[in-house]
Amino acid sequence: MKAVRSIRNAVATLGAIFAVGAAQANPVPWQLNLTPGVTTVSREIYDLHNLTMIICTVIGVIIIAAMIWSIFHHRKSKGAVAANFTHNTTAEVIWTVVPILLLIVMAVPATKTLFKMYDTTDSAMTVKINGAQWLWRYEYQGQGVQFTSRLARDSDRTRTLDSGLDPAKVVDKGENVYLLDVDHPLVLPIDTKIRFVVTSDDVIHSWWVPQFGWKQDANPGLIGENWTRIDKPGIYRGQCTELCGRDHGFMPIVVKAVSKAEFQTWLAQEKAAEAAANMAQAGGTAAAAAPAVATAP
Ligand SMILES: [Cu+2]
Repeated sequence: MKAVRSIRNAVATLGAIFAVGAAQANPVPWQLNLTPGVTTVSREIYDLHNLTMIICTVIGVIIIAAMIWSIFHHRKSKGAVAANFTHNTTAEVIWTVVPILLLIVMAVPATKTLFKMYDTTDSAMTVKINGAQWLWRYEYQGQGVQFTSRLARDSDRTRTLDSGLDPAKVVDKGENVYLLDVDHPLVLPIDTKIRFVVTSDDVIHSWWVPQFGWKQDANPGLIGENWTRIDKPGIYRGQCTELCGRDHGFMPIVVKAVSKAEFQTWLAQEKAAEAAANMAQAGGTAAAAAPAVATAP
C-alpha cells in the first residue's frame, strides 16, 4: 500500500517537473531545475542559468570525452610513446581566447540582469518588510496599513512536539502547506512595480520567494532594497532563508498576488479596519485617562 502510494507520488512529481508550459505556482519536491518564476527578472535569471548550464555541460562532455579517448588510444599496452614537445602557440591561444569569449557571452547578459535587479526607481508602491524572531511584519508605506504574518495555526499545532498530528494533513486546496502557510499573507497587485525595503528587528533574516527570483537579507539597523513586478495572480510561497534562531523553520512567507482592482478593494478594507481599530483604541485611552484628569488638583 505504502509502495503504491510512493509510486503514485513519484509519478505525480515527475508529471509536475516535466509539465510542459504549465508553470507550477510553487516548487515541487525533487524538482530538477530552477523555477522560471512569475516575474521578468525571475525568467531572465532562469534563462541565464540555462545558458550557463548548457555551456558547462558542453565543455564537460568535450573534456571528459577527450580524456577517455586519449586514455584508451594512448595506452601503454598499445605501445604509445609520450610526445615530448613543451609549447604549442596555436593551442595556447585557442585555450585562452575561447574561455574569454565564453565568459563574455555569459557576463554581458548577467550584468544587464544584475543592473535591472537593483534598479528600484519608478516603483508604484513600497512595502516595508521587517523580520523578527519568528514572524514577518509588512507595512504598506504611505497607506497606514500594516500587519504581522506568522505561521498558520494548523501548521503551528502540528509542529509542536508530541502533537500526534500528521503534517501530510495540513492541506490547502489539495496542496500540502505544512510550515508553508501564514495567518496573513502579503497581498500585492500584479503588473505593478513594487519596491521592498527590508530590515530586521533582531537578528539577520532573509526574505525569499523563489517565484520572484531573488532573496533579500533583512539586517538589523540596515535597509536592503529590492523590487518585483508579478505577471499573474496566484499564491506564492517562500521562507526565511537565514538561519535566524530556534524557530527559523517556522517563519514562512506567503504572497497573494491579485489584480489591481482587487488589491485596491482589499487595501480600502484594511484601511477601514485599521482606522476603526485606532478609533477604538483612542476611545479606550481617553476613557482610561478621564478619571486621572478629574482627580488632578
Ligand atoms: Cu528568519
